[in-house]
Amino acid sequence: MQQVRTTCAYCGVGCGVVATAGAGRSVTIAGDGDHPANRGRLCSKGTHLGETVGLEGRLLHPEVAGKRTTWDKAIRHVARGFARAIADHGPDSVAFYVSGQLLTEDYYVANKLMKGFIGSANIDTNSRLCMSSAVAAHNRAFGEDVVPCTYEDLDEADLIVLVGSNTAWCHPVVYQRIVAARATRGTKVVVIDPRRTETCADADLHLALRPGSDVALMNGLLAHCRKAGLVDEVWCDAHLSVPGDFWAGLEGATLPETARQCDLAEADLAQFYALFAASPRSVTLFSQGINQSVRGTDQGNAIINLHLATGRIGKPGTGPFSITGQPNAMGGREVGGLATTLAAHRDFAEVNRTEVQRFWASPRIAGGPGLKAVDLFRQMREGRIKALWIMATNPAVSMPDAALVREALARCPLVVVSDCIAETDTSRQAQVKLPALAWGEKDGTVTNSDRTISRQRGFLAAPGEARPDWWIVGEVAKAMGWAEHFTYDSAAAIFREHARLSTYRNAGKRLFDIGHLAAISNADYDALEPQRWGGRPFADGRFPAPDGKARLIPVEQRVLDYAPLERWPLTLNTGRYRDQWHTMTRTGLSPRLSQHRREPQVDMHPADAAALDLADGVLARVATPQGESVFRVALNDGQRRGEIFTPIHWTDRQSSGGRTGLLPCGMVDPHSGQPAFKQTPARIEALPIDWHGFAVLRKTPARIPAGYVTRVRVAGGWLIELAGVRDPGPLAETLLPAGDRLDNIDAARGVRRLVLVEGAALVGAVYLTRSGPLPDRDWIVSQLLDCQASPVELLAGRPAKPLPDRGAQVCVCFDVGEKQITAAALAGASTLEAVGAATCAGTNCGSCRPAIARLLEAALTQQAEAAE
Ligand SMILES: Nc1nc2c(c(=O)[nH]1)N[C@H]1C(S)=C(S)[C@@H](COP(=O)(O)OP(=O)(O)OC[C@H]3O[C@@H](n4cnc5c(=O)[nH]c(N)nc54)[C@H](O)[C@@H]3O)O[C@H]1N2
Ligand SMILES: Nc1nc2c(c(=O)[nH]1)N[C@H]1C(S)=C(S)[C@@H](COP(=O)(O)OP(=O)(O)OC[C@H]3O[C@@H](n4cnc5c(=O)[nH]c(N)nc54)[C@H](O)[C@@H]3O)O[C@H]1N2
Ligand code: SF4
Ligand SMILES: [Mo]
Repeated sequence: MQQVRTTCAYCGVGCGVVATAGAGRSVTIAGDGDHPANRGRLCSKGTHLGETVGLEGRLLHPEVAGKRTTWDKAIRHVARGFARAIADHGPDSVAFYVSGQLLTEDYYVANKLMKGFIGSANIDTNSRLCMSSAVAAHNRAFGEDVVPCTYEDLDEADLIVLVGSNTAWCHPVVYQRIVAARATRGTKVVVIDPRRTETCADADLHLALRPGSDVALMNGLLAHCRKAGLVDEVWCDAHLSVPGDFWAGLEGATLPETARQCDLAEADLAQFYALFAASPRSVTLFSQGINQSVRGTDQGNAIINLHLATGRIGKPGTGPFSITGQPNAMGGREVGGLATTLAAHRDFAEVNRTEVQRFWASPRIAGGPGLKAVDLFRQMREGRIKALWIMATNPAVSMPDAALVREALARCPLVVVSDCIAETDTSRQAQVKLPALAWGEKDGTVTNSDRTISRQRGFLAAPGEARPDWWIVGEVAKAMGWAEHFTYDSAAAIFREHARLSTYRNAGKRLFDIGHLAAISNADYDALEPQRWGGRPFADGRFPAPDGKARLIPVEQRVLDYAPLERWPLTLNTGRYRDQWHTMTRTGLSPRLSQHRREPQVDMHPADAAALDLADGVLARVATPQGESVFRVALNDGQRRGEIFTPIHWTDRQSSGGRTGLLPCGMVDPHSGQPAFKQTPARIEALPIDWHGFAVLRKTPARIPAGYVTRVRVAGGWLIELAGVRDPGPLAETLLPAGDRLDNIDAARGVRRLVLVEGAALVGAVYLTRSGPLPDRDWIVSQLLDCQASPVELLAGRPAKPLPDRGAQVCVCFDVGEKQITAAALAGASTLEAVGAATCAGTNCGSCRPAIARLLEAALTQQAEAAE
């Protein structure tokens, strides 16, 4: 068995992974102790990558119009379709919509084909939904899209401010690094997020600000810094370009006024200001709470202003740190895969167009920026886009106002999808499906949040006819007549060209320059060690703008754009769960990762729920002007009053409800075009249901005739939640194959139970009730793989001898429940380490450590109160 060093498939932390492939695509995963991003650590998602590399549900052959075809025919079909649209309607009538989950080499080839050969800039990426506000803010302030920080800055800072980032769940290994710094050197941590997330478990201060008031907060802090003498005027004069009215614009940002705008206590705000003032080494790490807003770019610049004016940039332990979401969001930016950049950190200025066209030796070059994602789909719905190629993203789920996106796809005469998965909500609307290699099979490079380029290496054989994305794009380019420009025989060849372009006529104008890799041999590329480009940017106080200076950008807190309208009294915030990745095409395959949250929930404050007569655990309909979907109510006093939160992950594949994508409006930031996913006016009401229940099945039918259905993977099969109105009818029978079924009907109590056992193995069990209690799901699930129960026990839904209730699962790696952790704490385990020693919880990947810390604190408080 061969060990291969590669990079995790998921988030922008970019952890190094050591994968060992065994028989039948079995894979053992370990953290790479030599990778600078993680030094051997992995979170729950990385740890369980091995559960997601099976071939179930994979797209293995090209398809045109729902029928399997050869690569040759599929390529010609796509090439002809695009060529015809371009001939009839011009280059701007076609588009690519790509993704931060492509490798740099894939991205490079797609960008070159669209901008240099088709001659349009209509290639945009899901990074538009993710990082584009940060990109715009960097460009405005520095003159180039450069993230000045590295992970080592987190080790060396005295203060880390986490703004709009649920780091504990979304960048868990970075979070563990922050927690370690706090433990070993007393680094202070401040979290700025309207919700109290698990990231707050290790914070010294949490500011639950009013959503969308970050500009006021940062401006208030900057005004305070200036008053406190922290703005070095000499340094500012030398290195910054400061608009004349900049400081005057901050005059109103007093402590009371800022507290009022942010809806925070003055004392808390003052504590934050004091911490910041006292910590010259401070990093402000920001993510989607900042980017995904109608003022995302201004919010990014408010943070950057603060660091520029206080000189906290370019030095160890300092800087504004935009942390990236996807594994190769940064690589995409380096290539220039956004519709608003040309290539290699160049914009569309005449000189750049000329030089890039010369470099590519291309017949044409895009004249200016292309359509940004939201505009692209709007234009498509108006019938103006005639051919679209989607690669490695699922816009029918992840775009705002997803219903509009589905209409747009339906109106587009040619939709091509390259994906690893056969059936996604998006590919269902495609005429052409092209099978791409997946993680573990493909080869290339990715760049993580701190500019470190790492190799992703294949260690599994390519299944079926799946091919690398760069190969697929290259073949289409050849079929369109540009063969000599797309003759790459390997990812390494593309990487060399990309590196050459980064250095071509650069002469220090752009920091992104990896010219030293332009002649890398295939062998050296294969052995490439993780390496960071850019060194320590801005250490000499020079910025990549023509005058060498950075810019302070005046930004004003605009009043919230909408009043809480009578019909939409709530604000909907959306985001991520710890153990799911986006639209669940991969994490959804893992039974272990599916345990943390088995259903899409709507988190709301208990007082809001009480006012609306909503109890914990009921189903509710969340509606916005764009659409509505159903979620399970979860009471959570970490929510602010008036604000609800839903997860982005569920799709039509897994659920009839939980479709968050239908809800957000298509409002975007005016500079970046990034959608405002975090704040949508909404309302919520109970979903009337007459019965509910669940099924545990070895196999799931494709269609389940119930009003509400959610299915998740469990070990050995599926757990399906069900609910509906009137009578379930023959639902139970349709879920179980015919056979020796055991039946229990209690019409008076409205209970229906049906169990099928074959030999000694459980095939499936269905439990429905009008209002009564339901069996313990985990116990029934545990019988799927190893059926110890008798048919009578199964029908009763519990073992004759009752089992201890372990509570909801907290630790995925060792399957430890809430109640076990609380019990350990009450029995004297008063630290995370002691709980780990007693239960194993939290001792592997560590993703659950914030959750354990919270339970520990609750148990210790309970104990202290009991003692009083
Ligand atoms: N488990 C998991 N990890 C992931 C992903 C995943 O799908 N699952 N996806 C990856 C990707 S692509 C991305 S982009 C990142 C995203 O990583 P994050 O940005 O950390 O995640 P989100 O949950 O989208 O949102 C972050 C926080 O912003 C807060 N917020 C909302 N409005 C405001 C506001 O007005 N001001 C402030 N200050 N905060 C606000 C939300 O309450 C939320 O807690 O995660 C990456 N990592
Ligand atoms: N409401 C709301 N919506 C959001 C967000 C939010 O916070 N709130 N966040 C936004 C953000 S930040 C992001 S990044 C997006 C993410 O949204 P998407 O990009 O739509 O989500 P994924 O599920 O990651 O889609 C990736 C697709 O690519 C496929 N795939 C994986 N690897 C490969 C490969 O190597 N090649 C090919 N061809 N295909 C591959 C997968 O099977 C999957 O179908 O969602 C955005 N949408
Ligand atoms: S933090 Fe987790 S998901 Fe992100 S790269 Fe590391 S192991 Fe993968
Ligand atoms: Mo993202």
